[in-house]
Amino acid sequence: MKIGLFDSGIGGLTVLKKVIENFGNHEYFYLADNLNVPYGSKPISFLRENLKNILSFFQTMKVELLISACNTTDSIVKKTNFDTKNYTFTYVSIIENAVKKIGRNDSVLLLATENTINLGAYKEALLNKKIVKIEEKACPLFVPLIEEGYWDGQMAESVLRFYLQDSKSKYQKVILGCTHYPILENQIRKYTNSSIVDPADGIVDFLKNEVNLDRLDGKIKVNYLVTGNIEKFKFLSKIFMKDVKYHPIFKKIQL
Ligand code: DGN
Repeated sequence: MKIGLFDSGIGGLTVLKKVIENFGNHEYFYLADNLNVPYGSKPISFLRENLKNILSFFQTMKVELLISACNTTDSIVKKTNFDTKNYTFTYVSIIENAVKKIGRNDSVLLLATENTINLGAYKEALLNKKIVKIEEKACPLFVPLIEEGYWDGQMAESVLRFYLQDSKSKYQKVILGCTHYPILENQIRKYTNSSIVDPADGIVDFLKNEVNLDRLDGKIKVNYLVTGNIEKFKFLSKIFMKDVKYHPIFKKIQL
């Protein structure tokens, strides 16, 4: 199947990696809109227009499935009446599938971008499931830190401590509600004894159970389409995807 994924940068690789691990050799197109990173604090009106361009782009590419590997834009879809039904692909929502991983009696800490938290799509989805013990925390320094390659060391340590020092033992589940955050998952674990929800697992469940996507053998190819700094994206994606056996192709594009 021809599958598209998109994010503001390398965050969506946390979704792509799990999709590849589970489903193998499909035809993947990953759009890294790092010209516009970070999405977390940009005006919604700008991001909404930009999202229209992204979706039109994937329509032209004739993908059959489009996976939102970005919680911020999925929040915009959910909260600004953005109609994804006008397109020929099936749009896969990350928030809907993440929330399926939360049980009825769970207490939840949501870590996400400022825009995701302010838009409230996660909170609404959780409240619809009658989950009431919800705390939300925006961690705006995580994305620049990750996009600059500071995934460990002193810099990462002090930012993690700044946001997470009070989170221990208060919640059953911590949702990593920004696809960049699982890159720091091991360090985040040090600050919590809650179980961690990576929305990518919800996407994998959806593809297995609702789309009935098969696992295909053979050499995996990923077309990376990058709007901004392609060298930086190449460098960081190689580090993050180092254990994945696949053939990456990098191309600079303009939306
Ligand atoms: N990785 C994206 C998300 O899941 O919200 C966007 C992060 C960003 O650009 N701030």
